[in-house]
Amino acid sequence: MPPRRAHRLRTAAGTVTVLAAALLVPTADASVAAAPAALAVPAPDIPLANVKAHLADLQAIANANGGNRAHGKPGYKASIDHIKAKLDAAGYTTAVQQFTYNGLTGYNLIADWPGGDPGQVLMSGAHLDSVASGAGINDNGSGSAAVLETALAVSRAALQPTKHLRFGWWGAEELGLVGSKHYVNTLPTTERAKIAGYVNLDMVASPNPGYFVYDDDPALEKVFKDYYAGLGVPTEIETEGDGRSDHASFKNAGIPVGGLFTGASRLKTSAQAQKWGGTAGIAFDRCYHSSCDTSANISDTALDRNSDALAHAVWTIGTEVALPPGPSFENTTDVTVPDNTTVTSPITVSGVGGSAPATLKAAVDIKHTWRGDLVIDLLAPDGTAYRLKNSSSSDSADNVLATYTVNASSEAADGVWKLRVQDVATYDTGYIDSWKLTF
Ligand code: DTR
Ligand code: CA
Ligand code: ZN
Ligand code: ZN
Repeated sequence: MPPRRAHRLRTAAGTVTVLAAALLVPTADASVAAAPAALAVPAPDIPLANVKAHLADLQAIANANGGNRAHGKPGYKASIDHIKAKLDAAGYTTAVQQFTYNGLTGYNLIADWPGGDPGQVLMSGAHLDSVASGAGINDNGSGSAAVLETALAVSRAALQPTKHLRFGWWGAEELGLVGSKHYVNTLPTTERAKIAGYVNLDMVASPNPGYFVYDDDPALEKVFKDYYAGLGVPTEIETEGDGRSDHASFKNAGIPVGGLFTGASRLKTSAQAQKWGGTAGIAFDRCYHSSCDTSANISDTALDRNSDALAHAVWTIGTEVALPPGPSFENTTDVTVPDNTTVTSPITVSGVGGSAPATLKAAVDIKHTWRGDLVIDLLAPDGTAYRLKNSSSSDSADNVLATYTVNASSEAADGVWKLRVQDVATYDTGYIDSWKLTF
């Protein structure tokens, strides 16, 4: 499959509500532009009562249909119809996609919120089917209800996102990610390439909850970890997830994925009970795939937190306004790098003020045979060194043409920054051609 166009999701560097637009006065060796800032609209609170009401509806559907909402059973189709009706009433463009598995008809529900960049789709989803043994309220009514209420919150807000928002509810996940695989595999390649990211919620309200974040796409992982950090709730990386839920269908197609999980049949450790509360030595969800996975099998706190976390991700990524890069300063004077020698090249930064950003970009252009000889550091005005590149006895390629991102938020922006280049191996020399700092 040809490499996908980089579709990395970029997130707001902190939710900034004011656009810093001071135009800086150009200096001799600098090109400047409006001060940079990334904008994102803060998400609303997702009412727990609304999410729980959806769970009560799904429980009622199971009760009225043989006690489950499994693939091929009437309870599943009733679940699809119930959610579709709410989304149609909320102004979504919905579609029910059929597929056949084990000789039974399955259904996916896709809901598109009108507007946003059709070339940048942020999708959130959850599997709606249960196992045959029960109502599947945590697995996965919880994820389905959280995604539904987030979609309804988008409608209530009449949100006008910059990305196009799409939501999905998958069939037959319990039989092997069947519905989501069908969706991804039947999506035209051109449409698949437009999906900038997929967020998966599968089991997000386990009664003895852990707070796990998928560690697939860094941007999506960061959004969720930042959200939980703001709550003061520690998170762990989801380690048993690879291939275990619908995000795998998207990841296998090269789409950036992320998601949340509160645990299944694994036992909560003492250390986890220390950080999260709950009970060590018993499963995160003792009713996993059992008939007791009912409305009583829910942690309200976990359901509330994960519903709000999803909304935070949808609003943060879905409404981000990418602004032009910030002020930049460049030094194009060649500086020779002799063998086994250390040299520096200065850039004087002025007029920026305040602290340097957490995403300070250092673009470096060094002509040098066998670049593995080189160690490269960025020196802040106070002398603090930030390692950009280590030496390598195996990297025989020539030249360094790279942009490094440095968290320089503890440094004053204005002052003399230096690029320090050390040639640490005999033979091969070169020169600094140019380098640039963008704030
Ligand atoms: N396979 C899911 C439950 C599950 C187990 N491990 C993970 C990790 C991440 C998400 C989900 C899961 C199911 O039974 O639906
Ligand atoms: Ca909430
Ligand atoms: Zn399951
Ligand atoms: Zn599940």
